[in-house]
Order: sequence, then C-alpha cells, then structure tokens
Amino acid sequence: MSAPTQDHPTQDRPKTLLRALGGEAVWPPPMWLMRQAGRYLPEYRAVRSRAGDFIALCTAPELAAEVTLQPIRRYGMDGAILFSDILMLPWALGHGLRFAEGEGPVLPRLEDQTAIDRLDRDRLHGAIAPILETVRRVRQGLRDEGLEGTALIGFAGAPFTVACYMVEGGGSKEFARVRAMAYGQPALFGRLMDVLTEATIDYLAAQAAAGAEALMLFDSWAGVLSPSLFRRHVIAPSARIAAALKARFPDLKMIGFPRLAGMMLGAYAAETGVDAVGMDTATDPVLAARAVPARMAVQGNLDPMALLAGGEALRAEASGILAALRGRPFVFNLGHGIVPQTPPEHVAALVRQVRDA
Ligand code: 1CP
Repeated sequence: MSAPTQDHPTQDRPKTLLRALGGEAVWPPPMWLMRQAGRYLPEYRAVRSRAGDFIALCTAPELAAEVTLQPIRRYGMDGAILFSDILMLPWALGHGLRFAEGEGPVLPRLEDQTAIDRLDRDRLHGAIAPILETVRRVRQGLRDEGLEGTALIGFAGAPFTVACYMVEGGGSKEFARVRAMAYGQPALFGRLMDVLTEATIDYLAAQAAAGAEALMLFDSWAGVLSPSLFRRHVIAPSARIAAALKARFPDLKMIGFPRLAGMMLGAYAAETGVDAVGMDTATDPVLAARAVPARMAVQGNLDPMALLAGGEALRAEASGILAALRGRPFVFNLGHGIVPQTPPEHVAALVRQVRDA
C-alpha cells in the first residue's frame, strides 16, 4: 500500500461530499468521477490482468478494494465509489451473467414468470458477501492511508435499468423488448420490478451496514420511458428504496441518477426522497438547478468526451458548469462514465481546475 503521493485538499477538508449531499453549498465543490476506477489507469489494467475476468475482479475483495482506492491515491477524489457493477445484483440472484470480451455483458433473456420465480433472494446474501467485504476493506484502507476525508459511495442499478439488461439479455440501443414488456405485459413486468426493488433494498442496506456512507442509484436507461411509465418504473421504485433505506439508516445520503430524464428531472428530485440528483451530459445545469429544489444537491455533468479531448475545450466546459452551480449544493462529476482512452493527465488537469474554482 503506497502513501498518498501528493497533498490532497480532500484530506484538509474532510467529507465535503457528505456535506454537499446534506445540502451545504461547499466551495470549491467536492468531486469524483463516474468510472474513476477503470481501464484508463495503468494501475487498474495491471490488477485487472491479474484477476482474470471482470466478475472475478468484482468478487475478489482485496483486488476490488485496491482498484477502488487507486484513483483516490492518484487524484485525492472526495468520493470513492465501490468497484463493482450494477449487474452483480442479477448475478447474485442467480440469474446468470458473463462479460464477453469486447461486447459487454451477456445475460439470459428474461421472458416469463418462470424466470422471475427463479430469482432467489435467499441466494443474495451469500453471493454478495465478497462485495460487502470490499466495502469494509475500502473503509479500512482509506483510514490506513490517511485518506479518510474521502467518503465511500456504495451503489446499485435502479430496478428499471437492471430489468433492461435482464429482459434484453444484455445492452441495447433501443431497449425495445423491455419497453414492449412494460406496456404489453404490465402485470408480469410489475412483478419483476417488485422483486428487483426488494432485492435492491436488501443489497443497499447491506452495503450501508458494511460502511458505505452514501449510496447511488444508477438509472442509466430511465430516459427511454414515457412520462407515465417513468413515474411508475423510475420514480416509484426509487422512492420505495429511498424510504426503506432512510428508515434504517437516517444519516445515510442518497444520490439518484435518472439518466436522460429530461424534463422529468424535477419530478424525480421532488418525489423520490433522494438527497441529490445526477445530471447527464445533455442537461443544462442552469435549467436543472431551477428544476431541482434549492436545498437539494445536484451532481454532474461534464461530457466525458471533453475530458477525453482535454485542453481548452475541457477547461471551457468545466468552467461553464462551475459558474452555473456556484452557490448551491453541488458535486462536480461527469455526465456519464470516463471512457477508457482518456489520458490520466487530463483528469489531473480537471482536478486542479475544480480545486482552484
Ligand atoms: O473490462 C472491464 O474492465 C469491464 C468494464 C466495466 C467496468 C470498469 C464494466 C462492465 N463495469 C465497470 C465498473 C462499474 N460499472 C462501476 C464501478 C465504479 C466506478 O464508477 O468507478 C459502476 C458504478 C458501474 C455501473 C454500471 N454498469 C452502469 C451504470 C452507469 C452507466 O455507465 O450508465 C451500467 C449501465 C453498467 C453495465 C455495464 N457494465 C460493464 C459495461 C461495459 C456495461 C455497459 C454495457 C452497455 O453498454 O449497455
């Protein structure tokens, strides 16, 4: 374990992430980046090649904790996000999952009640044990390395987005099957959503009990739904999850990320009970700041492609976002995950810019 290689402001201003999520307009704002642990970092690629496949990495606590800590050591981010994947939940329920090299996740296609009945909530607790061990090790690692100013973020996919991958059998451009099922077989789809909602509550509660200080719900495909189905399958289950977790862990902070929600962002912010909302790349931060209750934090939303490009384009995009959100509770982040080709120096330049804001 290496000591921090530079002074990180995070450690002089501890837990700014939790303060911002609590509604404080901390400035300069806390920051972390979606997919901050990943293939753009040489130290990640080294661990990844030792682990074998991606699921093996997610279920090897020592290695998963190591890659979670790598971007904190390098950049002093204010948030460390558990290294895992949203598809580890269907995996833990016994649904089956593999990551095919170069083509992303592959799952059995869920088509009927029999497949829903096979999802095994009793299996969940044993299967997630290594992920919870990663959570404990990251908290310990942050303490051991003098990085405890950084808050640990646990996460899950929101039920709708997880259902997308289960019903399609993997990624998709249109998610036509899942949308057809939601309209055409509402009772069946509703039962799938109920099972996933309850399993997500169990999974996130276990992460909080193991030491996660904030939890993020990734609803990456929320934006493919009509407003009425958005209320039913994005807002309602997220509200159920937030209420159940807040009842058990009153101090826990929650971030919701309804990607591509568009004009539904305000309703999502007002009705789910999360503490903060993530803005995707296409969201105008000025309009989002008006749509979301003033005391509620927003997070985002630099285009990962501006980070890839670097230079003046990166500076200009980041300063526009900073100017738009100065004075309100805000967490600087990307609008979607870092792409693997991103030069690590571009991330370093962005961190300097946000710290100097
Ligand atoms: O080969 C590899 O190294 C695997 C690439 C990879 C990584 C690094 C995958 C496969 N997942 C992850 C990690 C991951 N995924 C994290 C870790 C923490 C961090 O942010 O650093 C998190 C939070 C996720 C969440 C995730 N997985 C989402 C939600 C966010 C988003 O990107 O929209 C989604 C949709 C997934 C599914 C997934 N997992 C992996 C891939 C390639 C995909 C996308 C598949 C698709 O295109 O639909």
